[in-house]
Amino acid sequence: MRIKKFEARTEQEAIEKVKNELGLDALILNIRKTKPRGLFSLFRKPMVEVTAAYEDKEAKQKRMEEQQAAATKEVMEAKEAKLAQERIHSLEKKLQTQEDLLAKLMSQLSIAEQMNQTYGLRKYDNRLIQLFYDTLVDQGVTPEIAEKVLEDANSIDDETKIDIELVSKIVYNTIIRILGPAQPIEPVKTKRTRFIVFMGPTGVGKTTTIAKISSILMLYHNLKVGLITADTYRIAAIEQLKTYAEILGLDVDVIYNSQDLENHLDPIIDEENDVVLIDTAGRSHRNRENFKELGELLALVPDSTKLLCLSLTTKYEDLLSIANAYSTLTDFMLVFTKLDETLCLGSILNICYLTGKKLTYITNGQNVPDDIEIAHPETITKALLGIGGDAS
Ligand SMILES: Nc1nc2c(ncn2[C@@H]2O[C@H](COP(=O)(O)OP(=O)(O)O)[C@@H](O)[C@H]2O)c(=O)[nH]1
Ligand SMILES: [Mg+2]
Repeated sequence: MRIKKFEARTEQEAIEKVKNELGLDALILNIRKTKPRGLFSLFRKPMVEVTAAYEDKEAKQKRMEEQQAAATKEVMEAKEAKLAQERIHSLEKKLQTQEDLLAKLMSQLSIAEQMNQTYGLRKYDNRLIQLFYDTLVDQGVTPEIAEKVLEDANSIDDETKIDIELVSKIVYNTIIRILGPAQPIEPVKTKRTRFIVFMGPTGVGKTTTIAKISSILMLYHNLKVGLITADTYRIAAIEQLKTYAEILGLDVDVIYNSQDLENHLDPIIDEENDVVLIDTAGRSHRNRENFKELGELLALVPDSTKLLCLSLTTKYEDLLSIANAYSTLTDFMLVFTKLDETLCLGSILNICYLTGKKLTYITNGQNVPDDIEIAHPETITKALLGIGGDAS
């Protein structure tokens, strides 16, 4: 700060001078009247003296830079603090999940112990592996497949097996590996029209699943969706898909035979659809003639993705024979339906293990489009091991 005095005849004039010379930031410290002194003072008018404080340019520049630096530092510090807090929070959350997981396992262990004492069904010496075995079999995993799943975990030496976390991780990872990553329809535009054919027994939920998927692709991902139905055995089946299509503002191409399909394919590609979903009639895999027809139809659709829909309410042996029958026709991926009607997910693991097919979706109710999920292996594995929780 520097100080300078200004003299003028009036107060206003003096302040004007301050403003002109030092600018508006100057600070008025004092205003006083000065009496003229000396010989001729009597004849002079009194003057006004204004004392003003001001900052010189360099100091001002420096102060502004300092202020700016301080502000920047504050922002950076706040950011860092927030980041650190977030890190701690996520770490805490992770630890909590692991602790929850272990706590759940421990409580299950003691329940399982008590039960085994009663029934004497002990298969493994190790308590934890026995618990996993029981849980998997309880979920409908076949005893043979449950044993296979636990092979790796059971093969580590006894001392290491005490490590609950390690054993759980091995089992968890084995199941994740068997299920493989889910391969749903990629919700992006591609250059070529993609064809997805839905196959499977009557009543498993093919048409409903098509309605769910087409709604999601259209409404959430802005894709252009085409629909074809080859399910012409039942008038009601055509009407059902048409009803959904109407709601979505889509047309349904109805095809009655292979020739029909050929006629419909080119126009539907020309319409620049991103994805075309094809509904088929539920075929009995035991009716050979009927089944052959489906094979012919599939052969006509250029490199399509085939999805075999299987209901989780169907018993495992039937699911396996259906999957085997369809695999004589074509390669496919799996949709499991009606999860909401059963507590057992074992069939998913059984079928994935025995067929090596990839998972896509799981449906869990009749509501279109909400009751469908991507078949994330993590979620399925947690449910299979009875450690539930969310999929994160
Ligand atoms: N509970 C339950 N019912 C479903 C599910 N998906 C479809 N459905 C019902 O199963 C019945 C047959 O479905 P539909 O789509 O016509 O089977 P499609 O013959 O394979 O085409 C209908 O009543 C659907 O509402 C599901 O995930 N859970
Ligand atoms: Mg149908």
